[in-house]
Amino acid sequence: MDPACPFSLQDELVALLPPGRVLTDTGDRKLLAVDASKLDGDCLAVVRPKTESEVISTMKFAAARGISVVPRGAGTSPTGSALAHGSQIVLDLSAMNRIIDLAPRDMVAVVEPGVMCGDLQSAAEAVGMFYPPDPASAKTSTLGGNVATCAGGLRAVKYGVTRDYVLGLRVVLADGRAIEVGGRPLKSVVGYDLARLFVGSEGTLGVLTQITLKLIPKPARTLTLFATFRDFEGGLLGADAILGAGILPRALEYMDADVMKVASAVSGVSFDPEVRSALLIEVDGSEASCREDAGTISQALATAGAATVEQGDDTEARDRLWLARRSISTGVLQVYGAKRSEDLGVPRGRLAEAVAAIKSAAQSEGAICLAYGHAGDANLHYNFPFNPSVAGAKSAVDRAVQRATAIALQLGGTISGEHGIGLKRREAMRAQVGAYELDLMRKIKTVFDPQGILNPGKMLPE
Ligand code: 2HG
Ligand code: ZN
Repeated sequence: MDPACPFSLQDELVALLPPGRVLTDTGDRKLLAVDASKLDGDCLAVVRPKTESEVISTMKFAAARGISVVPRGAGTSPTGSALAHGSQIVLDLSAMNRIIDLAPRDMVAVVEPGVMCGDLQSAAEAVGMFYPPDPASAKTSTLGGNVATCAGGLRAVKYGVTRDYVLGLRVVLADGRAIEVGGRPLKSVVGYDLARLFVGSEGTLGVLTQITLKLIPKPARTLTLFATFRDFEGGLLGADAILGAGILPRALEYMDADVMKVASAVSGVSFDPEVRSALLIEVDGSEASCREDAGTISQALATAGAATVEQGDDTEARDRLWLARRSISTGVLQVYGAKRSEDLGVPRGRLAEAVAAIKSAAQSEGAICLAYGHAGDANLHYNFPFNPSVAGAKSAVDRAVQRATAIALQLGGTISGEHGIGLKRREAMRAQVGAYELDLMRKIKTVFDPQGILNPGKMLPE
């Protein structure tokens, strides 16, 4: 036990739960109080429950004492939504990681919140089914975290985001009461859609203990294409051309030249240095439809001025390309040391305009802007790397981010397409959501959590 923490509360928690469920060592407390936001954190204790009834006991304990609780999955949030401080309990749901039911005939999976997204994807595919949401972090992020942030990812352009697959939830509320919302039917219209109210609520309304997700039949075939362009706009116009040709790929991912350098450095895949942007495209369906779509895409890209278009029939080369794509987020940090990372969205037709304006604003502030990601749904990642030991570098990046956010909003966009608000974007939220609408959100929070003990200080601005 750590002498800096109130012994009695830690002791009481330890006594309340089965052995091994409460972690109070300084190392565990510090490690599990932080997330990918890189902000500092700490907590009173970490509770790692194995059952819903342990979650209930923890919430009743916290509610009776007015202690706040921060639920967490794998801590991959870049926004600080899972960050805790010294007087809070971290509720680490990673040990509730059973796939409870996989039912192809019902087209559902019932899971505990700590199941890794990638594990459900594989389990579903093993029985001929498909779980489409595919955050780049699928192998390292939990389904509970995906639901809490409404994760989007690589296949959202065709299949939608996590919200579109949540059918039902069991949730423990702030006072320790367990509720069940939604259910197993694929369609249901019975009152307010409370299940989806929890989706994207970042642990501020309740603790997810069981999730029922929709599955669909697994497409018979997928086919990957990789196209390169001689300028940074080429890839963006190429994405427009593919959609304009009537094809909705299941992934349509953009990378600019600086991003390709990062991808190359961290994955070993080499790219032609003359290339200024690229598109990684995946279609799915039957063998015949994939071939036909690939033909249409190649033609549309040639007309749009692509320098090269390759079909990834070599499985190993294709997998390496996808691995390179998934490693960009952490790769930027490895290569540059520090970054601010924004996931701005704009109306689909304004994407090329947005990227040009954001890159030029960054340049005029003396910052670098790396752009990559989900061109299909116009939700790119704008990473602004900097060297923290260079004077003024961080403030140049802060100014560039502010201007980038303003540009997205001016174009009718959003400050977050998929990562959410957390701690880092609470103030920026005021620029997008009206005062009355924010107040409605606060009222909802109060209905579910009148004491304000669930992940307080997150998502909603003061
Ligand atoms: C991705 O699509 C992730 O790679 C992470 O959403 C993006 O770190 C980022 O900015
Ligand atoms: Zn993403």
